[in-house]
Amino acid sequence: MTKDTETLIRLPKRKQSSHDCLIKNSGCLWLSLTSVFTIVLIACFTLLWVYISSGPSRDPGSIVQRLFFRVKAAGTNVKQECAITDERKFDCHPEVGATKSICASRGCCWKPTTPSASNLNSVSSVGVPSCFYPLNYTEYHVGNISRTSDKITAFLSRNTSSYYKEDVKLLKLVVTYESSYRIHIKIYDPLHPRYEVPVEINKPAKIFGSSSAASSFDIKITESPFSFQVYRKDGHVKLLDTSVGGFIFADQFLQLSTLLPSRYVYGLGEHRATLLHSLNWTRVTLWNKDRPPVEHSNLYGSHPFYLVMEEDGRSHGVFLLNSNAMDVILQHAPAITWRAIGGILDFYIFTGPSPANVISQYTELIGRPFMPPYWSLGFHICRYGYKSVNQTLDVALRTHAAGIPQDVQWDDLDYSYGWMDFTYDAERFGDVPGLARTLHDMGMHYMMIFDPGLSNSQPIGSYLPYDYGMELDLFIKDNVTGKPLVGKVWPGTTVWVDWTHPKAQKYWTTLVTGFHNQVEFDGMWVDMNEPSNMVNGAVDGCPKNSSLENPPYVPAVHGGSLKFFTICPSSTQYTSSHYNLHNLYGLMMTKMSHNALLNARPNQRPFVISRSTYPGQGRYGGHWTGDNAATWHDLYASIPGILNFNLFGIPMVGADICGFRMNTTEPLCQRWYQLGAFYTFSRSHQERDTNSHDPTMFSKTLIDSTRKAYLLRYSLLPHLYTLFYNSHTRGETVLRPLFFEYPKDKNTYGIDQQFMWGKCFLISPVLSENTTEVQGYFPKGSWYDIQTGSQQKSNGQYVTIATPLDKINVHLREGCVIVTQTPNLTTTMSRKNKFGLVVALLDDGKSEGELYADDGKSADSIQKSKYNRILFSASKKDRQITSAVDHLGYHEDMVLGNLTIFNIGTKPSQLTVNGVLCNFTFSQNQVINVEGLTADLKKRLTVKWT
Ligand code: MIG
Repeated sequence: MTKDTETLIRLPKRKQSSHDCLIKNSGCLWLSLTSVFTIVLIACFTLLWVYISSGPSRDPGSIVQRLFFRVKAAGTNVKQECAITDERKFDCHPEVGATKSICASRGCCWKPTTPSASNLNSVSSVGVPSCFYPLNYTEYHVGNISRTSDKITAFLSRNTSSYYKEDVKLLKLVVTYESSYRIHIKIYDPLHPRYEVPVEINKPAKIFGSSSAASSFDIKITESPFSFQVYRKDGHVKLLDTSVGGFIFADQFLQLSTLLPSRYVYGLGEHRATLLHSLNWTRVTLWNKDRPPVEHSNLYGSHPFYLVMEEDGRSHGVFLLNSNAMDVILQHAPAITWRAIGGILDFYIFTGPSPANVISQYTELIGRPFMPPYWSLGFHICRYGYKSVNQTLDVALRTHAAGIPQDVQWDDLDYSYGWMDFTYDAERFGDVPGLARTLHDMGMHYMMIFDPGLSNSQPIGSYLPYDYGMELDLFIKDNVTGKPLVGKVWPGTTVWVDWTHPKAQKYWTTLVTGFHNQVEFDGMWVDMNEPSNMVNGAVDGCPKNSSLENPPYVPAVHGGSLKFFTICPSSTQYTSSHYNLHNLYGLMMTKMSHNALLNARPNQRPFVISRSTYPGQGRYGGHWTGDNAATWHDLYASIPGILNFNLFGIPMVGADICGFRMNTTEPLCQRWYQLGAFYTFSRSHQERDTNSHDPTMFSKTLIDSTRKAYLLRYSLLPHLYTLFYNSHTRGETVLRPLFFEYPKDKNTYGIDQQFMWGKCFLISPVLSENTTEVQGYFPKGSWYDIQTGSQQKSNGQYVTIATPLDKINVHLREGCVIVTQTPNLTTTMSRKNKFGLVVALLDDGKSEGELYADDGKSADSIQKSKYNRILFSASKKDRQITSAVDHLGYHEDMVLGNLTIFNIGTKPSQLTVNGVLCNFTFSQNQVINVEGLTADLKKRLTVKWT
């Protein structure tokens, strides 16, 4: 393997032969002027340097500015406007090695910062650029604007050259008002079609009134130089303003900067950082890569999408539909710069106005999240390093023996023969078919891992996945030889499935179904699909002279080159180069696995968990956050991680509980199981050589606290499942940041140590060692500890909550009605139990809630209306709770067995359920508890008290 530090970035070689200047265009004139200017500049800087070194107290900034103005005043034609405050400087030389002469040759302003920011290529904070664009730098000018009620089209042209090769000198701009809340801005080459991202985008239904008149936006186009501004009609907030930076559209360098209306920026991933981005010259690099999640590095997935909270609590989102490697820079202006190395500029803007609306509008475009099978909401246990099928089974047995609920047992590569997909090791895992059956008999489910790199070194006729792939000719090809590109993964040398090949689905479905006929696994874990490679590029290296291998600008990818830990970007896929398609590899594998499962398990909901993701992933599968470590920092980092994926439309997400890498410790693992019990995807997993950390490996204290946390989770699953239904049908987030529910409360904007389940639950975990307290923020209102009913009143403030080792803080928000179910060791069993109703009464007004229920597994439940939806309403003043069956299509028994009411006030004298008097208990906390009910939830419910 190559060292992490390998740097392959080279300075772009810019041809500056005299040849260039035989062509009589203003670009050449510009070039010669800038050379003159460079000389003047060098002279000035020498003077300046002498001046500065002569007096330490002088302010060099103002001197530079004065010198510049002197240059201007001296009558040169250079129209530079360099008097720009630091936070508004946009980097004109993002590559390593900026010098003032190169900077001048780009027509940009030079003012060195220390350390010279443009040279800090290995960290994410790029700093104030030394070389920055003068004002009005952009060289495109608008012609031929035409407007209709729902479209604006225009041509943009430049007759100069930028400093990147192959400028697209004529561009077309198309602005479409796709709905009242969505605008589409596309900038592309009208003459030579370029690569566009082949993901399914839901075009707008012909929404009546999707015209500029009905839109909540206004767009203003400035013609010379070209820029555009997008405003909210109401209030005139400027959401986007591209009149800054340098707009460049060259073959391998597309750049656009926009001012933002506030400093509250979220999204842009996959990236490890605080939830609220720092705008301190933050660089987010997008290029899917297999690397343990650490700060300042491109990770497994790419999501060029951000959400901004505006100053007045409204929100909008911006999605750049581009799959090429890119850097995204955030700076204090506040501003963002997109810098992609291919494709086109294809923006979608969503006006919210609530953050929840923004995500719903985003997933309307890229696809709503899949409806998960009910069992997938249970607890999952996995590890790398089980030595036999018996060891795997033993984990499930001992977990259940300890009374800890567990629904899913996983196997990693251990099951396979020689680390090869679609095989199992006869000696150690010979009875893997029996394992799957045993787990099913226990009411559990079984997950197996699949990698996209397939061994190419087995004797012909012995390994179908390779032979069949060769027959269909669907492996990714070396661009020079036209033969399958060969790299290296676990099974030795490997080739990779090209998911864009027209026969890829058929191929994968055949293999998955064939293997499923042997082992009845219930879902697929797809790993290494960045794709990950153990050699850089290919075993024989990558072509040397390819512009795809050595683009003029390489985003700040980890390892310094695009091929680092993956396959050659120049390799060929059916529809385009890997350079273009790389970031889609995991998404496509997930989609094909989802479809293959539907074939292997007809009408059963597929469940796929993928490491690599791209927008649209949510409709086919979920994600885990990769190879985290057993540290307290990783425990915390999991929260912004999972919240981000909810913003990306992938609500089924979790981090490896107790940490994948390193031996965990009991104190850490104890708190991690408590937090992990509130991930949507709740899985314990760990690396091969680490000490087993499934719960029963620890002391009774940990086992007890873990059991307690998971029993609580399992009792809340009907509610969690309802949240998933709302996510699937309406694009709501499942886990969400506090500000989604309290967008007017700026205190919530930076909170990422707590999170919510839907709108009703606030989770406040312990995230540090030796602590039995949490400082949690409670938005204004009353909150009820779900386990005790004790009330926490808040004016919007931090509160210290006692959190002994056996406790995770879960608070129910006032005004919520939620449905619970008596837990059991699996969801197969708990689904047969009675339901409960928990009501947090408002002092004034209606409390409300809903329940979605179906058989938990059929793929067509919603489509065929085989589900129930029940709405609840409660009022303290009217002293009653009622339900209404909104939809009835699932006919299994649903019995309400108990009822809990928080904040009832004084003790009632009597309480009836459907007209029948009931015994109840009343506690000091003003909590009513009714047990032993047998009310049919599928009928209207009436609870009254006096
Ligand atoms: O190179 O399949 O992130 O969860 O256990 C490591 C073995 C390959 C990486 C995954 C991890 C999994 C491991 N895989």
